[in-house]
Amino acid sequence: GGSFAWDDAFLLRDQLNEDEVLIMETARAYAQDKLQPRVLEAYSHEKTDRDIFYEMGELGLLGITLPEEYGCAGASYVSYGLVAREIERVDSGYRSMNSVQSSLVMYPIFAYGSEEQRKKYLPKLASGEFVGCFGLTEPDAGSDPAGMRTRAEKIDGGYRIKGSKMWISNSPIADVFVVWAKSDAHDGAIRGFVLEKDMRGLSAPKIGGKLSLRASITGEIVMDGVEVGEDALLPNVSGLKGPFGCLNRARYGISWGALGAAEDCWHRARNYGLERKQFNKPLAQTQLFQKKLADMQTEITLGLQGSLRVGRLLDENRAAPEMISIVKRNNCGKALDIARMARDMHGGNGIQEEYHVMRHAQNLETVNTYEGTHDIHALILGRAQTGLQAFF
Ligand code: TGC
Ligand code: FAD
Repeated sequence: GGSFAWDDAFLLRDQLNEDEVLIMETARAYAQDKLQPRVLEAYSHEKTDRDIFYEMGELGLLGITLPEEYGCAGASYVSYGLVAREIERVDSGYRSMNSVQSSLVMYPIFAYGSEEQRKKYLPKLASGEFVGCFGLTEPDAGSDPAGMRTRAEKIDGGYRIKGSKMWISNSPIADVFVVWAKSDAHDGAIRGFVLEKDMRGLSAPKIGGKLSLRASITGEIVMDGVEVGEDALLPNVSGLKGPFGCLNRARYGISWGALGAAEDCWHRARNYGLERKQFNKPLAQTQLFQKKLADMQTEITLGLQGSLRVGRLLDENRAAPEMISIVKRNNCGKALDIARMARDMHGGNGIQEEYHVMRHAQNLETVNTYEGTHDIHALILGRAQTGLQAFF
């Protein structure tokens, strides 16, 4: 018989190799020592700390799966997931900053870029000297990115890009913009372009008034006839599979990250229930409270095991996008339920910032929506098992 660790029920740690444990511990120490103390201030004042990119870069946490020749760690996708989990244990916005830089900016430059583009951008993105953003969503094209309006027109020696992107993580502080546009020169196919801050006609105003993900800055990208050279085009991909190749990786990371936030809520609810007494006994000694804790433990344990499996398959190059839809959808939806439940279990204190659970719940509203909403992933999975698409 084995022994039971309430907070690691299926002995996840035993399934990791030495490098993965080391990376997990590095990320955990950084997140708890350096991010946790700043999060309340950042969240309440909607302040994104640019230094976080340098700090993550210093520890090798940006673009962690990419090869060492570009200044990266060459680590496994399981390691990437573990990092997401540790960072999101503190705040989904901090994990967002890392996911966008790693999966949505560095990955496409690595996978679809020329050697010159890789050399120019990857080392600086890895160190945090550059901040990147990824522009796919538009005001009128969210779940249906094929409906984008942004256009790249062929001009002498390059392209002129017109259009606007909406809800773009990091854009107001970005140096490097990976944007997707329909290109006239390529029969209207969706192509990726790498733009740089300070290009004429490019601006990235901040979107204010967010009640979720407030520690991560979000903005628009306005491209008012931005002229770029041929060298701005990502040469090695065409069509929606370009942005989706990036999204697969980011969605996978989010499946781990959301559970990190859920674990924080679960542990806080357990601690609260052990300390808080009503009717002369700890709340944790009531059947209802214990059932809620058991549900949280079960969903988190199963969800982590699912993400680990998909991570191993990604590392073997055997992960299908539908597998990623299963863990992204399930883990984000369950994490949101868990955070709301933990908020309830804290009673009135649950709405207070110092108990953290309501901030997680607010953040997870975004996490359940971005990178394909909960329902969009259901439709992806419905299509995969019936052969019938129900999007339109
Ligand atoms: P569909 O006909 O399904 O596919 C068009 C082409 O794309 C290919 N493809 C994929 N390739 C690789 N991986 C995937 N996951 C892929 N999904 C599709 C497909 O094979 C096809 O290729 P080809 O060569 O045959 O043309 O396209 P559709 O227009 O019917 O798509 C529908 C749908 C709903 C699946 C899709 O559009 C979707 O997933 N919508 C959700 C949009 C989304 O996720 N947006 C995310 C924006 S970025 C973001 O949110 C960042 S937040 C990050 C943070 O801050 O952490
Ligand atoms: P819509 O697509 O309008 O969806 C609205 C509702 O309708 C949802 O419930 C959806 O599930 C449902 N729906 C849509 N289509 C169907 C259908 N066919 N059948 C049934 N129901 C349907 N995007 C980027 O490109 N880069 C970023 O860095 C980025 N960061 C983000 C950061 C934040 C804080 C947020 C909130 C969003 C971010 N996004 C980013 C955008 C995000 O990916 C989109 O918000 C998301 O894909 C949903 O698109 P939408 O908001 O246009 O909603």
